[in-house]
Amino acid sequence: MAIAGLPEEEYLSCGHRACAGCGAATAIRLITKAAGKNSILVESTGCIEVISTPYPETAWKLPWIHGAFENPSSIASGISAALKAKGIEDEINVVAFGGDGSTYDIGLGHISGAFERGDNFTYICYDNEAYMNTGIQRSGATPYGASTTTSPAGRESIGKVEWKKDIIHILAAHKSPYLASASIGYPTDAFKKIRKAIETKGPTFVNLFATCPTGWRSDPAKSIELAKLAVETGVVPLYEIINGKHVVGMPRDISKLKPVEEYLKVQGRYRHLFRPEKKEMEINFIQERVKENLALLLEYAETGH
Ligand SMILES: Cc1ncc(C[n+]2csc(CCOP(=O)(O)OP(=O)(O)O)c2C)c(N)n1
Ligand SMILES: [Mg+2]
Repeated sequence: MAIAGLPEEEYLSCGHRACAGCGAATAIRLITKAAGKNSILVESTGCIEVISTPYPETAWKLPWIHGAFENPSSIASGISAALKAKGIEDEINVVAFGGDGSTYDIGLGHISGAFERGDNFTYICYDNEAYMNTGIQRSGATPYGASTTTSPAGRESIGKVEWKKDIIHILAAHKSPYLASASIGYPTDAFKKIRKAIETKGPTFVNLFATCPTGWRSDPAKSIELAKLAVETGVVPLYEIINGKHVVGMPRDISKLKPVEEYLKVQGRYRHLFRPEKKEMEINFIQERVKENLALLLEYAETGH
């Protein structure tokens, strides 16, 4: 189905093997539409690589390189250097992407190196908040309270006990000229941010929030709705950091946030939080943290940080 207002050309062909309602597959459609035909894509190991290239088939209609789990950013650095040496770096977009496990954890050293060197490419994380391809293990992007196979909820355990890593600010500390948070629930916003990231010279980054019905135990038919709800509740605020300055897109009014409960209760990974003896404490805990995080972003934006 076409995505209203975006280019019709598709670069990930249908017939790939993603699960029903896979948010990452939608993320890739947005990334490739924004990159366009004069692009070279580099991808880490993860769901999207597995569903798109079962040997000898491929769903990619653009030049696409699969490296290892940890190194798409290093490969992108090399491609960018080669294009520069040939004098064609302004003609071809270099876009690296990986899942959250690759980006937040295993490949972070490589990404940090490329960003510190100021290499010219865009890195996009399709963030489905766990190592999904290998069986739903917790990553640095898995949120507090989510049950995964390596942070299982049980009689005593509430699932993952650590908060999600703040990858955007980690990379902001590298003085990247453009970083953004986006969600597949707002495709036009995501598309524009990816374009902006690609058009900005230097290492740029977009964290693209992408529903995973299999790992989150959510309704596949509601993937886009859920990705919207994440934003409306403030769990995933949409913002940019442009040359070091925060710009918050939405939500902008803490008093008008939808309750996080609405977002949590439709996902099996949070079901245990709704046990009567835990519910009030845990959900309030998450609610307060969401408000604090948004308040901080709004304060940065207001004070010119
Ligand atoms: C160095 C290394 N460690 C572990 C693996 C096994 N592995 C392959 S894909 C994957 C999970 C990927 O998770 P993520 O990056 O979040 O992408 P997703 O599967 O969620 O799309 C793991 C653990 C590997 N290929 N290489
Ligand atoms: Mg993942």
